[in-house]
Amino acid sequence: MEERHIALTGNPNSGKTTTFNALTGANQYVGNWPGVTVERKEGKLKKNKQITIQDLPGIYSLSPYTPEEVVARDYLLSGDPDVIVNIVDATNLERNLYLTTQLMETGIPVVVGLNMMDILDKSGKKINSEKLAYGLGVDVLGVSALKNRGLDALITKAVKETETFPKEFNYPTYDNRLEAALNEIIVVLGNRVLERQARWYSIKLFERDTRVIKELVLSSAQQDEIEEIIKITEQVFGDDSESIVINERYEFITRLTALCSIERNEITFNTS
Ligand code: BGO
Repeated sequence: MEERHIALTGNPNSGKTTTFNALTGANQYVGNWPGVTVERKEGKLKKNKQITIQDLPGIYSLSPYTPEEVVARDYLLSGDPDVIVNIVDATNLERNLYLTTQLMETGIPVVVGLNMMDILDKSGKKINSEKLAYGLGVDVLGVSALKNRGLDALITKAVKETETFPKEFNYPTYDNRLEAALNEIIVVLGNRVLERQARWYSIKLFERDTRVIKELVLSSAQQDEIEEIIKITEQVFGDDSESIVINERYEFITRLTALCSIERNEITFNTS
């Protein structure tokens, strides 16, 4: 098997470190990301040294506001990772899925490890992981990092994703009016960005992300066209572009969690 690079991502406290330690054991190298004091941890899978796991800093978003977010997004867009393993705290599903929606836009295959399943089981709540996978459009596996349950299956699934690459990417879709604006931005970009990263760049440009604007070095005509698209959409929504995207993400997540979450009383009702 060729070497594979897995990017391990998740919110702070999602169980990422526990997962990383269980998977890599003593095969870890710790350093810093260049130019910042953010810790960089890399490790080889205990059971297969061909698989490198890059433990990215715990983050809530891929915006450019903290060094951790910048490090994570630069690495994800570097072309190095073959697949993203996204550790999601099942007891905090809505908040954790906010990052998931953004990871899916990077054009890298994503596999979700739905962690803390032992806690969820005890609480009586349930998440239908098949429905969650269906609604998201990526594979979701229930795991417990603390009890080292399900982690091997998660990695096997992630490696399998790298074998079917390149493929069509699923990503969350939003209100038609936002989708129209994003498609127009993609047309303006033409072949300036890779096809699989077009979704990412269109959203970031729509948000007026300063790092992306600098990185892409667009002509002033292109910049004007994009600004026009953004302004019109802001008028239509009556909101600023960054808030439009945030609200649309939350709407998507609310629909998704309604589809896949089952409270204890619903279960009792169904089985009585
Ligand atoms: C403490 N199940 C359970 N029950 N707990 C888990 C699981 C799981 O599947 N996965 C992780 N945890 P990190 P980040 C702690 O440290 O991996 C726990 O930030 C404590 N510490 O053990 O650090 C894990 O890297 C004292 O809990 O997350 C850890 O993503 C009392 O979730 C916490 C209780 O995991 C965060 C918990 C001194």
